[in-house]
Amino acid sequence: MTSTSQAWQYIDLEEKYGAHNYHPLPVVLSKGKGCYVWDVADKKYFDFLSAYSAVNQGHCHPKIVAALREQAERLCLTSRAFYNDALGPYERFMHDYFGYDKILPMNSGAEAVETALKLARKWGYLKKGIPQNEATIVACEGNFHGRTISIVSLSTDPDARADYGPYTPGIDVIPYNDVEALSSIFEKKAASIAGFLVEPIQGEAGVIVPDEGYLRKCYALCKAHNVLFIADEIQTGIGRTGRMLCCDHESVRPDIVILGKALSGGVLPVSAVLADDEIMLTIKPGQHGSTFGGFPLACKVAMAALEVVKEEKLAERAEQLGKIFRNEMLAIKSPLIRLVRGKGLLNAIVIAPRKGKDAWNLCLKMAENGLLAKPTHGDIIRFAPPLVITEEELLEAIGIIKKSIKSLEIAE
Ligand code: IF1
Repeated sequence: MTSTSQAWQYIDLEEKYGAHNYHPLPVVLSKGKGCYVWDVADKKYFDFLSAYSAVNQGHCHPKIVAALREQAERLCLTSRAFYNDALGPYERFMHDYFGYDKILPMNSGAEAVETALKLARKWGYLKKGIPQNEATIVACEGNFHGRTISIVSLSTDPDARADYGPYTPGIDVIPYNDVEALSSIFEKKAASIAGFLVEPIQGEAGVIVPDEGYLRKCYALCKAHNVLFIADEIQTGIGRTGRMLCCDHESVRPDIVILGKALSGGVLPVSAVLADDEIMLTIKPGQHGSTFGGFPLACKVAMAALEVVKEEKLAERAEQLGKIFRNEMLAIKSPLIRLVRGKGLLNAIVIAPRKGKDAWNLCLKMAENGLLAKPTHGDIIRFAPPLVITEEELLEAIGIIKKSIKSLEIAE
């Protein structure tokens, strides 16, 4: 695809002055509204990444932006050294919305995952009676939970992990979507296991949807062995998969829920950990915190963002439009498409192995045709539009995907 010289100026600046920890598509965005973004030359695109599912409510949602503006002019940040008049109402709102006794507010997803791991360890020592320094966490192969040292210690992805050692101890990794593996590690050492951390669908791994019943069976095993079931719903939560939480598909109520991304509609980094008193109250004053966590601006933005999800029935839309999307993808019958999978509007296609860079080239071609998506692991393309997309817009976007695939077939 061709980017304008203006676009290249911005790309060059990032190349010259920014760390080289990303490899973006050569598109320079400048504006967003709903399911669309525009580049610096004013070319319009469907956004089928949604900032990795942070923009479920659509770009610059007027209600969320209004909440941001209003609060920004009143009070942005107090720290937790004092009370403020936004946090308490937000905490009660979260209790009513998700049905957990308590929330611990943080900012990034990784911080919330760290918080959940700390909570699990505290609970392990104070409630379960695990001997000091022996608590372990079980995670799954192919996981993605963020970028901190402890979280990459859980990772099995060489890119995420390599050369960041020494790693945090007290971690066991088992295969994903394997109930037997969880059962067998519990049989061996459940007495020292504090928590089982799991993505209800593995996002970064390429939208890996586990078998029906997996989460329910894992939850039952956790209960049987007094281990906390910790769901990382940072990417799968807030309506993305067709339910408010992905665990709702199996009627599983995790002991700890981790939220981020779309909790703010992509307006600010806002994350949260939800749990009941027995777990949450093991952390006492001074034992955990954050300068920004629960700041008034975030509280108001998150409440507006969650109201939008209900008012606009975004989970229901994701459920319904996701079915259309997968059916249309399956109907393409291209030799380029090996697999279509997903739930709600968190979907992926796996590109058939041919000569290597097909997924990247298809993303370039789609960008040229007006749709943005990003390849992962070389051969997988994730499709996750804002949930505010209409059926008509979705069909138009599917047309672009089809057209791009066809032109790549011909290029072969
Ligand atoms: C990057 C992927 C998505 C997450 C889950 C925690 C976090 C994430 C399930 C951490 C973050 C991101 C971060 C971004 C790329 C990205 C991603 F490609 F790596 F897998 F979304 F699909 N748990 N996911 O997906 O949240 O600290 O970033 O707020 O790190 O490059 P964060």
